[in-house]
Amino acid sequence: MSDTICAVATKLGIGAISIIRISGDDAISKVNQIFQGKDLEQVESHTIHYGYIKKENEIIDEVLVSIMKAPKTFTREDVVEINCHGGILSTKKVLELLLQEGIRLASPGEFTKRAFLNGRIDLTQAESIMDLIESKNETARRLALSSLRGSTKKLVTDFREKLKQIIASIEVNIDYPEYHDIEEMTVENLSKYVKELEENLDKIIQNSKDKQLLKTGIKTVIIGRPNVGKSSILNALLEEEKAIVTDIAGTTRDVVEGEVTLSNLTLLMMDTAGIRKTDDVVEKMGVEKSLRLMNDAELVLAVLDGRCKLEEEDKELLNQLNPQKTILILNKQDEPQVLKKEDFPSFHVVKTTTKQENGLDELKQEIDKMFHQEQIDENDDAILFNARQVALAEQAKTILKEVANSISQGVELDMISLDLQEILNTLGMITGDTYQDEILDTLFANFCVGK
Ligand SMILES: Nc1nc2c(ncn2[C@@H]2O[C@H](COP(=O)(O)OP(=O)(O)OP(=O)(O)O)[C@@H](O)[C@H]2O)c(=O)[nH]1
Ligand SMILES: [Mg+2]
Repeated sequence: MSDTICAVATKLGIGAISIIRISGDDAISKVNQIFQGKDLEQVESHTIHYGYIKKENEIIDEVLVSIMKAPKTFTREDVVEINCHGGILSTKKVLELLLQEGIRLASPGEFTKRAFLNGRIDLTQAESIMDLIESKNETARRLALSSLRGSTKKLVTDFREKLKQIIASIEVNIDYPEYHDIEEMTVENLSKYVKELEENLDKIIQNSKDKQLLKTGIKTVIIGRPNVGKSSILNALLEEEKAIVTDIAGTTRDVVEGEVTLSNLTLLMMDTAGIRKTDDVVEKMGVEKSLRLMNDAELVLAVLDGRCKLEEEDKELLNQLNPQKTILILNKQDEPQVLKKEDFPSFHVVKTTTKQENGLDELKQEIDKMFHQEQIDENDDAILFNARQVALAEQAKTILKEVANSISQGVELDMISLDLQEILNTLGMITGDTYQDEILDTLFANFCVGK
């Protein structure tokens, strides 16, 4: 038995159609009370019906009503969807009528929460729904869809199955030590299995972190000596005059941020104060901040003025850069050049003229190549999808390390089995096989209403 809930599933505003979703035991009978048309309690499941929503004798809206009977619905309960005319007033009036019928307004994510509690989807699939809605680029969308279709669930379930088998073997060894036809859990065997699990989990975590970067956005820092054109590059990528550009060295003093969406990736851009030795207190703080951000960045765009030979500041900066995560930009190509691509054999190098917006496509392609290459294999899209899932996996990894230690120290099998059980539970929280109510509440509170 579940109470019946309703919410507007589409964005409330001016639009062609608004959809109001209702789920629960009384969904069909209550909507039937305010519907003029066929008797909705008599119609087949998964059918759509034309008619009117009415309050006593007043027609409120002309609608299409979809009837979906449990269990083949999103929530596994009876679900009704009313397609009414878009526009805030009509939608609100229909919603008010439903509330007057005694249907409760759903809290954020409550439909999805019911889908989870009724066993239609697991927690990873529930989370991926929001990610699909919010995906900012093609990679994010693809990964969310893969997770929604169950790839994350399978990844975790398969791992837990392996773990369960090991626990079962230990239990059998403890309970029936006299049996000869079962594999003996020697220290060697157990160490080998635990090591395999550790490697497997490590790979999952690493792959997930790499791909999550593509999903959430890559922290990208533009760095270089003053006046080389850093802010001009930011503005060109953002296609707006976000940062102030002047020919005065030291124009940017604090970080200017912006988000750039390439087809496959999102860059969380930060333009920084030009690096130089300075006595100006404010500028000095800016420079220190630039260097901190550079170390923390996942992608560094290091800008040089192609017209000038390297200055001391450039050289110092080049020494601090990690070529693996850096693209070197030789800017101001519209004027005679001193620096050549060949001067920097260990770096990815791109030439730009921000004044004429030249070289920006090459820059975007280079970034795409740098991050997109290894993850072209779409079969490998099974990842832990968000920080919550990775944190739980990390927690499991820590216990697994302790288990490996315990084994080498000759700790009793039943103690080891308990620790392995704890790992099983921790990983079960990713899929929701084991969960706590408060965690569910927090998780679904981040959803939109109507989802
Ligand atoms: N010729 C030429 N000038 C450019 C180009 N890009 C930028 N500039 C000029 O270089 C000067 C400095 O540009 P900014 O973008 O402010 O440089 P910055 O690196 O952000 O400088 P700071 O904020 O002081 O560190 C401005 O006068 C720009 O117009 C280019 O491609 N060619
Ligand atoms: Mg600047």
